[in-house]
Amino acid sequence: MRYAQLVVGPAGSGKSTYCSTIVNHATDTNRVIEVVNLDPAAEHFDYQPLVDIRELIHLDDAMEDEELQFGPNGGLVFCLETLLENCDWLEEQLGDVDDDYIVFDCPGQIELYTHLPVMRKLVDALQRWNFRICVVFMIDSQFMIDGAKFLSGTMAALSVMVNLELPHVNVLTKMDLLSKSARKQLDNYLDPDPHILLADMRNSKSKWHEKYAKLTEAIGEVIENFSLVRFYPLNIKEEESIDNILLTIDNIIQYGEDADVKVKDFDEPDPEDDD
Ligand SMILES: Nc1nc2c(ncn2[C@@H]2O[C@H](COP(=O)(O)OP(=O)(O)OP(=O)(O)O)[C@@H](O)[C@H]2O)c(=O)[nH]1
Ligand SMILES: [Mg+2]
Repeated sequence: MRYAQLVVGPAGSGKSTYCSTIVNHATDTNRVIEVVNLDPAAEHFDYQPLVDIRELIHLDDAMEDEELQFGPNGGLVFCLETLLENCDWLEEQLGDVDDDYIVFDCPGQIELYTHLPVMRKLVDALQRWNFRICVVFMIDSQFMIDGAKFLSGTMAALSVMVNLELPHVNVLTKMDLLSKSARKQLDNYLDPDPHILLADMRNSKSKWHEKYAKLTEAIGEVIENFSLVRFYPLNIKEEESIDNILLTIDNIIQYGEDADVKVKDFDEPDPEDDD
């Protein structure tokens, strides 16, 4: 089995920073985690990628081509479709290493994850190559500190879950930037309690809420009844916080379980030894 995290989320939410944080954390704890850059427009990141989509196609190739003449957004989709058409290239670059662990740093265009088919097709390819995958959806905690924003972030997370149909973890990034009062406000939502959320929306007295109170309420109930969405806070300045996220994801993709079983077998006393 091979293991993968698909790191997705809106522009600037902290995906690339998360990838380098995870790689450094792994190195410190004697693990090997590799990063694959899938962002054809990336200009800078703090890790050495195992594979870099820009070696196959760069966003500029799509935008500067006389015939294609793509803008930045269409160009990005075109680059990922090109990657899909060249799946053999990706497969070869990834190699065939049993038990490897790779985080995929994806572009910050939310449509790729909420409704376009290209990422889902990429996931199919990774699964064919034996990867067990967890989607890690990054969202900036600063955009989650009031009821309306939280609800909208939750809906975005849900769209990604529905479109990619994979085990899924939502991570609230940049926790180190929150003020104490914002952190307190956010704590109310971390295990989303629709009642707190609804009270908050009611207090906001927004025109939207007056008109659509029932809709908000219904969404809140769906979230609660199905335990659909949960958010994990990440403070990259605290080792424990990074460790918690990694452990959660490792459990989801069952990383290390085979190894555990082997150790247990080995340690098990042989009853015949007693004779
Ligand atoms: N303080 C703080 N800054 C962060 C954190 N994560 C990201 N940033 C900053 O936020 C900005 C965007 O971070 P990136 O990691 O490039 O975000 P991204 O999601 O990869 O962005 P795109 O690939 O452009 O969509 C950079 O200036 C980062 O330094 C964090 O946890 N704490
Ligand atoms: Mg990035």
